[in-house]
Amino acid sequence: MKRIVVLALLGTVSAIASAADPKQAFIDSTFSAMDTNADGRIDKAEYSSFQQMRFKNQSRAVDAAFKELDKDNDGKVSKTEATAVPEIARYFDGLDTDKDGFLSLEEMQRAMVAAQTAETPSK
Ligand SMILES: [Ca+2]
Ligand SMILES: [Ca+2]
Repeated sequence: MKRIVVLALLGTVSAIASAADPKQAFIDSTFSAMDTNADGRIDKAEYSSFQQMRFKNQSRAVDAAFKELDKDNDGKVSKTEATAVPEIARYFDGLDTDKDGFLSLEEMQRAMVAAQTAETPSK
């Protein structure tokens, strides 16, 4: 169960590398999730609250993944702790942005936001 949360997080992180290719089913379900008054249009308020909710949910998923990895509860994830999830271990150096050899919750949260905003379309 918790492993699924971690893998979901990693899906987000690795989305940086393998951007787009969105599938129609995902598009449809995302659209109806955003279109809260079901009028077939998404206004700015609906879009905004959807994205806020998305960030909040993912932030919570990162929290849960972090607590799961931080076995000794010292508030940071060491490389040894990260080996519990090979996928995290693989991304460890990239996630450790201040290069102190540990992942802080902030570093993991930042990676989540970076993964999300990396897909922001530019004109
Ligand atoms: Ca720790
Ligand atoms: Ca660090």
